[in-house]
Amino acid sequence: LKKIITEKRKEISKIKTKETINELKDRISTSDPPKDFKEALNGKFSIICEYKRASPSTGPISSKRLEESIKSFENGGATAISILTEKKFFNGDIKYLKTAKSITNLPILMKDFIIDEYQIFQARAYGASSILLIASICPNLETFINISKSLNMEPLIECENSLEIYKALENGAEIIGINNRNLSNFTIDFNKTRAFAPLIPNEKILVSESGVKRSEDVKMLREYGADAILIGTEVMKSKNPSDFIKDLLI
Ligand code: IGP
Repeated sequence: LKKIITEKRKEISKIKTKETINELKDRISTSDPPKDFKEALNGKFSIICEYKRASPSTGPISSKRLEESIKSFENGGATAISILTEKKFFNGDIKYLKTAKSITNLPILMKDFIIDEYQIFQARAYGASSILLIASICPNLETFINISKSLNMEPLIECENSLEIYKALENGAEIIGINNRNLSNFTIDFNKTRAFAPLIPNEKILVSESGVKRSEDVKMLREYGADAILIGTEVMKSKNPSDFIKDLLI
């Protein structure tokens, strides 16, 4: 995680000179309003499918084209699309957001390591409907949540412990993510969802992230109190993502 953040800092300082925050703001001012991410997740159990070509825990995952993957996620009944935009470790690209937006009406979540306000404007300018904020690495959760909301993107706040959950809720978080994967040793533990679900009020949305492989996992996470699951690796590896997603709800 430290390595990723160091690289991220370098990348951001470079990008900022190529495309200034004012240029991003200009583009935002003439763009369509984003899809309402919370509204999309509200009132039913949802599956968020993630376009992820590689990850530090797995290495290369799939080289499927973005267009093909998004279409199959949509056909399978995904409620929203998550896109890894981090380049170095996840083989992502900020440009994927733009392409995705041009081919789907589903809300798009920008999955990256957000440590600079610049990235929030970037997300919106490239077509995201939401962003991931990882509480443990976010320099100022309150400010970042407020900026995101002011751009009409309801952020997903990833929390690792009860303190982070309280802090996120205090600062107006509506969507809380519990990552079943431990970011330092990559192990999966669904008990994290079970343990933290009771801390999240009913009117908020709980997204259980990572490690889902089969319908039994979904059933269990749902019983623990998840309102949505976020699945990446397995749906990317699957030969027929559309059927795979449909089978998850059986
Ligand atoms: C997806 P999986 O195990 O289905 O591939 O997990 C998603 O939860 C995972 O990619 C993720 C992630 C993150 C990636 C969750 N939180 C933070 C990067 C940064």
